Amino acid sequence: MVQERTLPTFNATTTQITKEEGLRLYEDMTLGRLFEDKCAEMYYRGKMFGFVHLYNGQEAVSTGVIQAMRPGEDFVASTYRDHVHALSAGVPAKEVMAELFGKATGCSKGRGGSMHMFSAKHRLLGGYAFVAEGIPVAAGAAFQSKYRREVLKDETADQVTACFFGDGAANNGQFFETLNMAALWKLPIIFVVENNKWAIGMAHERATSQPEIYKKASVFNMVGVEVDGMDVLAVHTVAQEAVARARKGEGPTLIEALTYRFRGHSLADPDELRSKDEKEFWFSRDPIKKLGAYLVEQNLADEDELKAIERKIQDVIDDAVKFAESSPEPNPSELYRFVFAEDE
Ligand SMILES: Cc1ncc(C[n+]2csc(CCOP(=O)(O)OP(=O)(O)O)c2C)c(N)n1
Ligand SMILES: [Mg+2]
Repeated sequence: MVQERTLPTFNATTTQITKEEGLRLYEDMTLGRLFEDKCAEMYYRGKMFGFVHLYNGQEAVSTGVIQAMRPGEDFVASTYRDHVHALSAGVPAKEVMAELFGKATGCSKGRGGSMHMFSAKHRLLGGYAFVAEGIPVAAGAAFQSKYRREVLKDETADQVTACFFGDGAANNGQFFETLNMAALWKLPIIFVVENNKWAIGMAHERATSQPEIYKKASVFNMVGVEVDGMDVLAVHTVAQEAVARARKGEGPTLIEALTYRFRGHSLADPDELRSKDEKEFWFSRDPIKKLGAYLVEQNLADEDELKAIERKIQDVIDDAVKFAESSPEPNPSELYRFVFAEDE
């Protein structure tokens, strides 16, 4: 048997979630899951090229954090595992799918592909193929909010930035340098480490001297919390606290969400390194099933309502595929367009 790190417990009875909020979280996670399943199908049918990294299993992290923010106002910085962060941030599924198909109607105008989702309108700062590359960019976004508010006296500049990255990225120098500056300047930012135990084939405990990443916050005088990343209510609760702290000007938070990817590193990975026992331990903690069961148990929803959400989302995704398929390729004569901001 694998020895798993003990997941922090969360007492769901302490949250006062309404039916509407519960269904919103359920719908957002379902969108993430079904979108990625469709992506796998389209990838194997040869509709998209390059590496494609799916997010199955980690949905509670994207949903729990981004739904605690103000989508479209607050900023989100992602990694190469970025489709679901884009969806949670409000980028329409058809624009994400079209981007995956390399079409001109994609959110990055077909120039980015899977690892480079971007949307100025939705304040999605990307999509970064390089590990940890989004971390300092996110700090820049948080810095400009603070600067506009405190120096330029713009009262409306209270935006918070969420920065997502993996356990592997937390061993990169950019993580440490950025945490230092963010804490020093009390930036309105939330660092969200999605600790899924693996960096491609490198097990987290083999790569880091202190596997409990949230503890690294303390040396920067920053609040650090660990959370069960398979429990969206738990993630949502810590995220709400972190967002409130950032918005009040009390500085950053490092959230370590203990989670797991249900598929290989990318769709090109045969996923042979992770043990069956380990996978089973985590598969039984499916975040969508967990929230569904909770909503039914609390009489906030019944099975039929949950099924109706799944059907509605499936239609959204099927429409996204039709949209992507029927969209035009970018025009080669416009290769140099959209390189600079003025080309928006
Ligand atoms: C700077 C850099 N080094 C190495 C790589 C190759 N690489 C791609 S993904 C990855 C693993 C990162 O793991 P983690 O941060 O835990 O994220 P996860 O894939 O688990 O979401 C590595 C080493 C890269 N893309 N960029
Ligand atoms: Mg990882």
